[in-house]
Amino acid sequence: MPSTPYYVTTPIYYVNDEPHLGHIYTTIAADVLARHHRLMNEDVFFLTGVDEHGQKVQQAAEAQNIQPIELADKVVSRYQQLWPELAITNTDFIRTSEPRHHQAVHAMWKKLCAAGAIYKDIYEGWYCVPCETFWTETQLNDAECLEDKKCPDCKRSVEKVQEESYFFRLSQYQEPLLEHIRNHPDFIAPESRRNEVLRFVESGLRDLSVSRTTFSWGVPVPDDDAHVIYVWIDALTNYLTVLGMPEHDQSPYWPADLHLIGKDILRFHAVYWPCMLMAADLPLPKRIFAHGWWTVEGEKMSKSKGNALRPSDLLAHYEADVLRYFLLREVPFGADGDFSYDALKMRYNSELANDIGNLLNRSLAMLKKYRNSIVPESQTEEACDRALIADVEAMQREVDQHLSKQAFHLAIERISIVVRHGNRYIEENTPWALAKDGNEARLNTVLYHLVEMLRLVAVQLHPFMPNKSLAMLEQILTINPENIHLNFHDVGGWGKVKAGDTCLAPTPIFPRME
Ligand code: ME8
Repeated sequence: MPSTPYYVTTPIYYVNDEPHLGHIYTTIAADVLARHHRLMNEDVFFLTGVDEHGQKVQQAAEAQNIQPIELADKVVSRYQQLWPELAITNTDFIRTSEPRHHQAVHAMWKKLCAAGAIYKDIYEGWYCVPCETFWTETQLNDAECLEDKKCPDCKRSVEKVQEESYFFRLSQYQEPLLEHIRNHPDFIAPESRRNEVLRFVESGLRDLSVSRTTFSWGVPVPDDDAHVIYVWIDALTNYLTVLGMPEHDQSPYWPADLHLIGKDILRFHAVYWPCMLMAADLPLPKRIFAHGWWTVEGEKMSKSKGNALRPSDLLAHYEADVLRYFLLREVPFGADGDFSYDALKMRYNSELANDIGNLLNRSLAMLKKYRNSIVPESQTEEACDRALIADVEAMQREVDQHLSKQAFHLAIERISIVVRHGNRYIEENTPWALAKDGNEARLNTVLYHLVEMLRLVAVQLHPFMPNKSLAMLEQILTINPENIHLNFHDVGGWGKVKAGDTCLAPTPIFPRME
């Protein structure tokens, strides 16, 4: 039976600059979901890639005296090297300069034209190159940005633009979009962002300029190559390109289950994109989640301050799994957060080294000491054993519920509850005293429950820390975990560890960070 498709996307990142913390954040989050859905045996399509076109990239290339495509090639190789280092398991990597993407953008444009949603006029207004956003005079005025000629969003300089342009009849989709958002409470998350979009749409949508004539780095308008297609129309279409749409009307992966984005690009995804899709008569994505922004040691990351955290520097000091864990544990997804080395060290030492690491070491050390690392048979269960099993089973259900809402920090916290329960279980059952008193039956049961609980904790941690999870499973199962078919059906239930299975002596997986 074909398995359920699950399609998750990240934004495609501009190639004007090197990857930074913000880029790895979204991609790690998407990877955790992709891995979790693979554990559920679903047919996962996980897309990331790069946005190569637009004035911003053209200007960045000019500043380096190279062609935009050369700049793109350079930055793309950074991403392609980075993703495996962070254990990212994307299915496809889209570059918007690829022929398949040009074709998809042309097909999209033609669909919009056929629907009567495109017309030609003169655009007169302002443009923010860093955001690749059009602003009207009134919008600048309302945001008190007209006098300084600043972008209401990023506060950098805007430039005056007057040129012939194609327009998309965005205004026509105001009511259908409002209706869709109101009827689909889960379409935009978190709630505060949904309200923000509702207010924006209710205040009135104006038609959108969707082509430029004053630079050339982009997809030309079909049959009118004095115009390049607005970079956001081009970029958003990437989510269809990889599925062979919109040339083909459908794909098992469309509509996407989830577009993960940062809060700064919400309007493009939650307003322009659904309206384009409605005009093209295509289904809308099921959900758009806008996460918050990171500051670094209390300061906004910026090129001019030179404090943008580079993933390669982070990876020189911390393992990928530790970064993945910290970024998703530290801050509720959707809220803004601050990255600090002290916070990372504190969380690592208390939650990974102390709680999980200790539990694994203590348990496997006792198994070695008392049973020569061979898993004993569980005997009569007592209330505390049943409580541990019930907690593990609740963890499995609740992690899934939290992840279906992109509440990564709650999912991790739910796993931590079981870990703390496990440490308490040791304190309460005092295996060393059972051994001393010769209470072999009870000792067998306690050791069995510890090993099985640890195994299921490792399975639940897998999407977050794939390497650490495999290292845990290797110690628990002594078989090459690469050979295990990691899905909840095969490895998820309580009782899969059997009496007679052999574990390894513990090797610390989370040594303390000094
Ligand atoms: O916007 N903290 O690309 P981009 C968290 N090409 N996230 C951050 C961040 C920070 N400090 N800084 C940036 C684009 N981001 C477009 C997308 S999609 C069809 C086209 C996030 O490279 C930001 O919120 O400027 C955005 O989601 C992502 O990085 C890509 O930014």
